[in-house]
Amino acid sequence: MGFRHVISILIALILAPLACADDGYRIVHTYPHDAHAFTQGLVFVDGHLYESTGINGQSSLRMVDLETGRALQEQPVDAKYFGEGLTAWGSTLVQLTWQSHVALVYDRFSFRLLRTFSYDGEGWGLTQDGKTLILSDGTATLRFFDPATFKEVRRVRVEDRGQPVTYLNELEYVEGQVYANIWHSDRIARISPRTGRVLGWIDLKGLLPESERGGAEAVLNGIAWDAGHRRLFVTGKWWPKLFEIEVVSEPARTVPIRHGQSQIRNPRLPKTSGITSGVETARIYSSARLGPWIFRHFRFPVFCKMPPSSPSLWPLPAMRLRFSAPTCWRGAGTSSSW
Ligand SMILES: [Ca+2]
Repeated sequence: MGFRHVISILIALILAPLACADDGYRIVHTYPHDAHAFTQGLVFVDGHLYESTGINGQSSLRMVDLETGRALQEQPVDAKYFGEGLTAWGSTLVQLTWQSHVALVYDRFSFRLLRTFSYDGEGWGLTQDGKTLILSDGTATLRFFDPATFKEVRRVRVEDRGQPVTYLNELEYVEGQVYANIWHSDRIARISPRTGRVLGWIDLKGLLPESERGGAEAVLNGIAWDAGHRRLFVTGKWWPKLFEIEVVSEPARTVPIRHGQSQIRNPRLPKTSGITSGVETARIYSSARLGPWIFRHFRFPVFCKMPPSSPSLWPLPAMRLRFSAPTCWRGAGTSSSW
């Protein structure tokens, strides 16, 4: 076996835990979108879609009719500003500017400019978690601001398996997670706002073909969540379409298991079998420890028959598994080799 062969095997083994697939998508509905809108912020609140557009002299705040893509209400932004992220806060809308260090606060209904805040660094994406405003600035850092004072409360560094995730752009807070467009990418990161850890990726490749994109800067950028009807909207800069999508978690896997023996600490397992078919067919030939019991040579269906100790989750102190092939564990938790 040649040296290069050994190296390639080693690389394959190192990459094996990274082989978990991104989530995919299904288009639920396609709507028209203003192909002249350089989308920088997208928000859905109280049945209305709001959008912030960028570029000096073309920036705006809009309330957009979902069905037609037309602006029902529009407020141009001073040409000295390059509009960026947008979020709703109470009866206001907060719009960032790119490099002016200024946030514009509008009355959500009249679009009257109420006040401005200043902040350090660049402004890219903006969302909120009900307590704080969350700002991206093109780096791997998410900053959290007090909405009343725009003072920074805290910050997290966004990492995926220990590596910083840069170019975080348009943001949306969705059921406890921060969704972030990655600039010049078709992928959305799902981020833990507490730790900054990337919990998963949504790959929107192919959503809008290159032939329908008006140039190199016509990238995916714009996520809005209709919390009332649990609808997820996405669009891009100068995109002629806006999509309602459903994230398809197939294969839905969150924790990579190494090829060979792995230990999952504090796994949180669905009550019913949440194991994807790919994992079910994986051969497990080691043991699992549940309290004083050790289960050997079991397969997942056996494991899933064990009585749940809580209505929704099966808390286990630790579980040791051995897979015959690189695979992934669907439940949450952390894994490590042992
Ligand atoms: Ca958004």
